[in-house]
Amino acid sequence: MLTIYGKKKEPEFGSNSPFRIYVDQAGYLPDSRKTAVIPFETKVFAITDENGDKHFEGEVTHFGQDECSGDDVYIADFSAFRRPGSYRVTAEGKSSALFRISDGVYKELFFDVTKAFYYFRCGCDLDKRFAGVYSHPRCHCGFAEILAEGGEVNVRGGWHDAGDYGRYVTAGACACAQLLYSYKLFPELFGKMNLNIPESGSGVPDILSECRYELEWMLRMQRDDGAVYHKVTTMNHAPFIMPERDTDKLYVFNVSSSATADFCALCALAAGIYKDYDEDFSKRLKRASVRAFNWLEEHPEPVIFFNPPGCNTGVYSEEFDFDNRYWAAAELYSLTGEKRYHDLFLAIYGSPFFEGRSYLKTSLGYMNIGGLGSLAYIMCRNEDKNSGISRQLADLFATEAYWLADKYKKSGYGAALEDWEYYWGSNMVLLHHGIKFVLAAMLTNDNEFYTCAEEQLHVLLGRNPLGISYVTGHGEYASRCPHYRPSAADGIEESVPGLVIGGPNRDLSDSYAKTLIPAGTPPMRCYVDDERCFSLNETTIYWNSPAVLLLAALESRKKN
Ligand code: 9MR
Ligand code: ZN
Repeated sequence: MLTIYGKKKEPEFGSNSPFRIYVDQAGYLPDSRKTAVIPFETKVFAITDENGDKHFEGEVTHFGQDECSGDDVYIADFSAFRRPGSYRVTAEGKSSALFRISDGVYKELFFDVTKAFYYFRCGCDLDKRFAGVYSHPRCHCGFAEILAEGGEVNVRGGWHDAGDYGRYVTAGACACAQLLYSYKLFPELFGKMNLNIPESGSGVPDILSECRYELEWMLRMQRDDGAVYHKVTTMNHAPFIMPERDTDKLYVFNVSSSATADFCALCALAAGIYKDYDEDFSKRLKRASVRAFNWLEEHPEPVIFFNPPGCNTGVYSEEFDFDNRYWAAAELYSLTGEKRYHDLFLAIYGSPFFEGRSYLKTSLGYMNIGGLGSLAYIMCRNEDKNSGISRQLADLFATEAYWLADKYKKSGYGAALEDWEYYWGSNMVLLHHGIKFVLAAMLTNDNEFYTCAEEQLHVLLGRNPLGISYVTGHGEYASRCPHYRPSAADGIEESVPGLVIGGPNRDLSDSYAKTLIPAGTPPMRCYVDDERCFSLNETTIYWNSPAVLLLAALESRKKN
């Protein structure tokens, strides 16, 4: 049994971890590279089991100064030690958290980060059979007032975005698409996955049933003319109450071209996937996607979203939308093979917007989502192989991965991030880099990239300067006070497991973070496990979705 440290408590800056040696607290696959980071001087280290018996000894190497933490670090490499079991790394009388070496280290984690989407569901009862102690009655079922045009609309369903109860189209499309790509890339793995959700056993893979819950909501967010509303939220964020108690009036806010394009892309992607399971649903998705595309064609200039005065819920504003349109064109082309979509894709592909910003063709977040367009094109069966664009895009992903691998080697903790990348949601950046390593491995057949990908996961799960695992419920010393309203309001000590935490943010973008963390703190240390710190400790669907994709890649590889 693991002892869980750090009950809900008065937060302190710095590491509250009782451990001084930092490992991936979920563990390591037997044949993988395995290292612990030791931020104090030592020559040797040992691997001991729970009884303190020694199984392995080795010499550390002195890495030196790690830039993003300010630590002088030593690396304990125990890759040669492969015996399955539960262990700690020890040195100079100090120890790491308990971790496992096993083929199954990612199994429970993979399940939990995927199941997390069920807990984010809005508009339905979370039944005890599926939600256990986290069950609660339905929420946000009332009609929403349409702010611009007046009238009311039923936009029930979908996932709550994050620690707040808003539902935002661009964020949701990003998360849902990453789950759908997880399925598209690794269908066999998900075919076997039982998430214990109401739809389990229906013959449709559970991951697709979960995504359909979001898609059915999103289809309701489309206006009659094909445009898509940017978000549905209350006027202001609710206090820390359960979602069913958040009964403030709901509003559907203005349409935006980024929401319409993301919706267009997602529906086209989904139409291709659900065709095998439900032809009518697939047709509905395709029709909705084409209607969105028509609207985009009639509105070539960005229609940008801003919050109206008096509203403090999320904005997810984007100053340009060509990456969103690029993704939409790629998915519709992939679905239909029609020239109309290909032409737009080619036009944006070669447009000056992308000049000097080729990273936009590989980035995977809601803000810059072109990477999903590139992925769609690379995987597209209709692609005109003579154009060579697929190859160029694959090269872009590979080139970026080589560059990321260099960054990974320069980090004492093995994170492929530079100091400026520790902004709001830096753990998402870490996971996106992990995914890029996986894509590069698949595109180049260079297996070293899988090692780089796993190494990013190790940072997320505790091999970092605070020694904390940034996934709730995973690790002896993990984040336990997420800025996630149900977790603060449900009276249950442990948060829903498998929530990926935003993580270190050097910009300290909320007032509590500023009071708790001294200015000038090294980026990787800018984190406190405090539920008030929404810019450090929140959870979101699009921070969980890249974890699903990364873990799916690693899990499916293991089975081969
Ligand atoms: O994840 C978003 C982050 O990239 C932005 O910097 C930040 C400020 O605009 O907003 C974050 O998104 C939040 C959203 O606006 C509302 N729901 C919670 C999201 C995570 O904190
Ligand atoms: Zn709700």
